[in-house]
Amino acid sequence: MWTERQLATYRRDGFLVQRGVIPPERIEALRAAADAAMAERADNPPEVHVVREKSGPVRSVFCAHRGIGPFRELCRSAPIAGPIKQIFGNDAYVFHSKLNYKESFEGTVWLWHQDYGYWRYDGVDDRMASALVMLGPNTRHNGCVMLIRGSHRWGVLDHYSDEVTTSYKQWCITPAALRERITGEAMIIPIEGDAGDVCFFDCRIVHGSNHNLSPAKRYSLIYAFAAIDNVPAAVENPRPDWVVARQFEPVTADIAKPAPSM
Ligand SMILES: O=C(O)CCC(=O)C(=O)O
Repeated sequence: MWTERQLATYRRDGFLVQRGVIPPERIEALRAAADAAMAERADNPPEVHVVREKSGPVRSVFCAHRGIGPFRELCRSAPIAGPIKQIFGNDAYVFHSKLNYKESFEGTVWLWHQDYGYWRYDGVDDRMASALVMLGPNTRHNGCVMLIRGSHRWGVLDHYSDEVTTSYKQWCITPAALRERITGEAMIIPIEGDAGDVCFFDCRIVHGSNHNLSPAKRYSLIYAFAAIDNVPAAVENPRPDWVVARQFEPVTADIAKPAPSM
């Protein structure tokens, strides 16, 4: 569980990094499960959805949390589900999950965006937050996530849909909005770390990541959570279930109820 101070830091900055909270044996099981899922063996559960880079290597594996043991267990574990329940002051379900892999020298960019810049079109409100679990080194050279401290208080910025830069349709902040808001490199915080470190972040924080220019593969796993009563309303062109959950099982059921805080 977080202290009051940790929760206050999360609310002020829009993110909080915790070091070494996932034990090595759990990381080992997750890495093995990640490699098996990326190999797209016949026994991948049907809801698992793999996205590849234009050049071939895996970029993302969506929805592993539903049918693959180590991914399912981690999002229900105290170091992940506990803080999420404190952030919402309520139970939570997994809106989606993705193993974001960056192959050495080939893993590509995630352009600057706010998650809620496009999740809002999925019919949910902004009671949402993510936990990024590092399954290995995340460095400036291998394309660690970078974020802008405090940008969750900027409101929702203009986004456009980019279908050119990578193999994955990304909703990105327009260059005009970026130039207006990100006025110096010092504002950019690289979230570097090692296996077992976790970064929790608000769905409105501006973030992105660079190409992997290093020989080291980058493994990170992101669970996006929504408050239990924040289920997608009907929208035009709903996205599929592997990226926008239609199952709302609370992953926080075994975590003690926190005092209301939000
Ligand atoms: O994995 C990354 O580098 C960034 C991922 C991201 O921004 C996202 O999934 O919204």
